[in-house]
Amino acid sequence: MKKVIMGLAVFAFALSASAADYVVGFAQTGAESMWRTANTDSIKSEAAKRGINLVFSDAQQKQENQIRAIRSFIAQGVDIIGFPPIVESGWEPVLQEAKEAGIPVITTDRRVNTSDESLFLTFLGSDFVAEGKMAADWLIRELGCNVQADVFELVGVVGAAPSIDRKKGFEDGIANTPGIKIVKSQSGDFTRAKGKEVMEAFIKSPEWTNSKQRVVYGHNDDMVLGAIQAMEEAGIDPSSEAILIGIDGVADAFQAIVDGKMHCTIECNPLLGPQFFDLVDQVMNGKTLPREVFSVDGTYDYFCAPALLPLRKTLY
Ligand code: GYE
Repeated sequence: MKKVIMGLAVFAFALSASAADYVVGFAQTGAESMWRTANTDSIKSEAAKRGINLVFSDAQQKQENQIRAIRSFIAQGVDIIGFPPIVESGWEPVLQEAKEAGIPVITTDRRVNTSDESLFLTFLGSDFVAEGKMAADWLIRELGCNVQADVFELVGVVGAAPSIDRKKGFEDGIANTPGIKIVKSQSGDFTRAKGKEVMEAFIKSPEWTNSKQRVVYGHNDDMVLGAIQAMEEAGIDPSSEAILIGIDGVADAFQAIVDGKMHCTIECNPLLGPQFFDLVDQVMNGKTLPREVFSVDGTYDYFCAPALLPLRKTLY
């Protein structure tokens, strides 16, 4: 095992570290969505491809489990830790413990909110505010001159970076279009089952019944796919009775768009394995990392989803 301190190579042998020499601890959030499963596959398969010794743990969507996993990585003396913080806050104590043990940390996909920037090396992932804004921009284009709409928002895990930022980006995007209003907003925990449950309540509300133009905006595709199930079970036709927008760009969302049940998805690339282990390699070889590394996302709707579906199925 080799030790480096926060981006600086402190021992000469660290300069020539090769993948087989170090141990990487990865504390995953859970298996809550198709996005997450693809993300886990990407991390595991890239580690295997490079011959990296990966210690992997699944926190089942609970921050205390993720903290416990990180503590166990520290106790095992791994060389570097990667993790997508389930929620933004509450990480200082455990990150301080990692720092004191000289173990560098890379946050992937979700950010931590801390004023002490020395507690992690870099962030690798998407710009969630931009994704929320892309969803709003698409909606405004879709509505054309008919800019009156009631938005039913399916929020992700409360306190998680993608929930906070995708809400903010969407709200910023509709700020100059007063006819578009968020009339309901509730957490569906990023899961299909909870998205369905929340949607069941939305469609019983007077806001839904009285609306002339309904929009379902989900902070991820799985919740929107759950919402589609709820609508269909209630005899509501998703293709004509609402505009449905998700985020992630998973294959099931592409399929729902092709089937006319969903209208748009904003991409969020989960295949972070190659970039993550490139960064790990750089740290282990004493290179200084940029503070953040963004992946680039696209927008897919009913114009492009049919042509791209076969390829998407091979990706995630
Ligand atoms: O959008 C969602 C998942 O953090 C970007 O987490 C990720 C989000 C993703 O469960 O599907």
